[in-house]
Amino acid sequence: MWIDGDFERDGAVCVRELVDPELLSLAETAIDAVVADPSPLALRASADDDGVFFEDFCNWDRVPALERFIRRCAGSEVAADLLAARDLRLYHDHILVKEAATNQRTPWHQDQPYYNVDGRQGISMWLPVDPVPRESSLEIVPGSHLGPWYVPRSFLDHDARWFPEGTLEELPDYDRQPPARVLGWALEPGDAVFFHFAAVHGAAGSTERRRVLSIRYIGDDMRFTPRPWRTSPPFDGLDDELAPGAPFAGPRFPSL
Ligand SMILES: O=C(O)CCC(=O)C(=O)O
Repeated sequence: MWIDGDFERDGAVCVRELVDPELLSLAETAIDAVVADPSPLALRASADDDGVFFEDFCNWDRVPALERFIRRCAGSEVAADLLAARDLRLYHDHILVKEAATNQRTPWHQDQPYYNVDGRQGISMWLPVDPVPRESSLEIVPGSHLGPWYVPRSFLDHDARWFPEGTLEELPDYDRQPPARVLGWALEPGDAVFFHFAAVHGAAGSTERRRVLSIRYIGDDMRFTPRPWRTSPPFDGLDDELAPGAPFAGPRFPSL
């Protein structure tokens, strides 16, 4: 395994040969199991093209291959190192499948404003199980993890559902005026991109099938921040388990 990039400076790095073929086939089994039997949180968007963008969240405790993968994958060690975290927990898993000929972009966004977490030690591992050419790979605006937070909007209708209009800055219109620098890597199965929860990122459509497992990790400075709206993903009932400002603990967020 080797790391390409500077996480502190850019908010994202590429880790080559993180996962060996045996573990990768466990990730593939996990993704396929979720696609075949999605949870109630699953979303399936098809725009005006032949493709489909499928997403699902929080399946590790019902799909044994997914839990086995998360517990065995060295991604948790890489994440703890990059965040300088003493304790690292699973926040959630997210599966993102773009079927062949899916033209729709994943819009530019930051993840953390959609979540119920405050703190700096949040990182995602974006691990494709199919080869991903540079043009349909994840793209990151380097340095954007340092802030500010931009207003999160729903991908389809661009509603500001999470923070009231005017309370956060608008994301620059990167579709019209692309960022001065964009980071992205062509990936082979076994490679992964690690990126900060506050990093602005997006992805183009995909001509080939592109199955991705994204594991969201949190370090010890992350605190539960209940929101007055439904977060993405939602954690129903968590208000009864954790006090506002509490560190994440308990079986929903296993220590890795
Ligand atoms: O896979 C994609 O198209 C986008 C991924 C993404 O937005 C994420 O993992 O947070």
